[in-house]
Amino acid sequence: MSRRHWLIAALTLLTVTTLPATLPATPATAAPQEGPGANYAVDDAFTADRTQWWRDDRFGMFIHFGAYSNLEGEYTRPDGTVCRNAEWIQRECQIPKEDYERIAADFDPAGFDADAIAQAAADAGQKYVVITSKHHEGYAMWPTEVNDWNLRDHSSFDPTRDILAELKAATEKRGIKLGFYYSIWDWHDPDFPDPATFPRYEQRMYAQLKELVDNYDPAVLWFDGEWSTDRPNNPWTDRDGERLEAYVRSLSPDIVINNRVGKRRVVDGDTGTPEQEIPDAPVAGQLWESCMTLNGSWGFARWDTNWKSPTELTRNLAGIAGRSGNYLLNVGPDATGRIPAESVSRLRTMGDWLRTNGRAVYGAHAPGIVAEPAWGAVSRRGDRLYASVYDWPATGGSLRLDALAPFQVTGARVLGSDQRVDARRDGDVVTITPSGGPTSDIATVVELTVRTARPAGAARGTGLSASFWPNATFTGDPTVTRTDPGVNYNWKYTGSPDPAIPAEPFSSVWTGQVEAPFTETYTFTTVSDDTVRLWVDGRLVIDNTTPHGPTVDQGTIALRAGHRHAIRLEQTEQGGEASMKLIWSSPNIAQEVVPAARLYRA
Ligand code: FHN
Repeated sequence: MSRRHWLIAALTLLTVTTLPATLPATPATAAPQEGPGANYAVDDAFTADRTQWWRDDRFGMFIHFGAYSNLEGEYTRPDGTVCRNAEWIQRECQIPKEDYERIAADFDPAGFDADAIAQAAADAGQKYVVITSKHHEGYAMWPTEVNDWNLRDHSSFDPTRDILAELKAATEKRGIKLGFYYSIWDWHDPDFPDPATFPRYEQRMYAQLKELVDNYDPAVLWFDGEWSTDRPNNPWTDRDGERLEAYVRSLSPDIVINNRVGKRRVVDGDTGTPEQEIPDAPVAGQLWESCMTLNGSWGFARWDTNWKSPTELTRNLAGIAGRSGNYLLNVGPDATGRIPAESVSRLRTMGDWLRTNGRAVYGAHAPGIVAEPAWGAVSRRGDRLYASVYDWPATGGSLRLDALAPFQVTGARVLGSDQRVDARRDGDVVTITPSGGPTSDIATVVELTVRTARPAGAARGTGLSASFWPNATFTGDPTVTRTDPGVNYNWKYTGSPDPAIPAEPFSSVWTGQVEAPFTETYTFTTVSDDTVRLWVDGRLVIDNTTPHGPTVDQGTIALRAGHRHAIRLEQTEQGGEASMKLIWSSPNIAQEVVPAARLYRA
């Protein structure tokens, strides 16, 4: 090993064991609020300006790049046998720490070209990028001051370069937002595994996150490595996540945070994170983003040639948008820092399709007013439906859509084609009859212009009457009564509805009327902890009084346009975490916290 590396090794040993006391302590006032009265639901992520870009952009690039990339998926053991993995190679191939540090010391991704990567994302139609700043190996991909286990201080890479800064500039130049993946689970930090020393690791993690926010202003923090596991032990808890989420929001109020900041639950962060899978319907209770690989590996693996087809990838995207989700599609740069050509070509084909059919994805969401067909996907944006047809009908054939609400079809066209297309509604069936062929083997998009019912009612509500008791049984006079502009609470462990109400126990009642904009069936969704009951017009729509952790419950009821329907919601907190969100959706209403304008006091 070179003199520089021995020096680094000595410094690393010294630094890791005797960290300077000047590191920022875990901020005592990390949370925007602490204790009774605190509410960690900073806004309604379904409708907030803060998340608008994320909900519009729909398609992002994931980048898995770390010291593991230097092995390119293969490790030859001292006995000559070859072990294969990707970003888990250190653990799964049981590479001794000293050997792994030697491998990292040889890492020289001189070919990392941020402009080329950002251009690949732009050509693909990917509107945001999330790159691993630190994966489970603990190796920081930026010049952190917290330790020397990083790309500047422990590699053969040019120490004057900062690839995250380069990527920030390259993405910004192209109007692409940049976010960071950050693994909580850390295989390298000696303080990580033991709960007794974990706070020292946590302090370093907070310091690194502050560096990332201060130096690069990320639009997303994509946490990972939150699950309970061993080798090494992972002591992360939901309470740790509560503090971490509050800390990150105190650093950057506009940032979008995924649910792995806590324990990957509906009350953690802003976005759910299905991985290598696509939910079969819109997800209730939280925004969501499917993350997926282009082959079978996150980190680069030269042996993994199991590449997905552009057709499959693009149809995934169309289907995800039609279920109001995002698609975070991964590339793994090799040891030189270059993205594999197989990745770039697939992404470019997706971008070609999006350049003609992007309206079906960007700013689009679940249609609500039609059922998802077997022949493709349907998304909606305002008064337009976008039918992405995978199986184009034979000449003279037609396509059927099943309507779920009243609307007329007032226009139809095929994106990228001037062919005439006939679309008409007869009862609850919409029939689409094209006159020409498909524009793409991947999917041909038919844009329907629809006229739906106009929303009725005054929409002059101010919220519901709310009462809160410092017991879990609604006993005695309520300590607090007020008007709540909506029911959007994530009290977690330390919060409560009001400073006068303890974090536990307490009970809550909201009463009044809910005004329906449309005559149709409404789905009410609650996110609650510990118990919930919801009545509308005196009917028990949701009833979950078995004490529970953060839970999504749903119930449906038909409401009349412009009519104000009686509503009553009860919640109790008996111990641990607490939350209560009242969300609705309908064929004409995308999922949202029921807005104040549609809520009237008792
Ligand atoms: O263990 C990681 C894995 O390496 C990869 O980063 C994925 C991507 O979301 N997340 C974890 C597995 O869930």
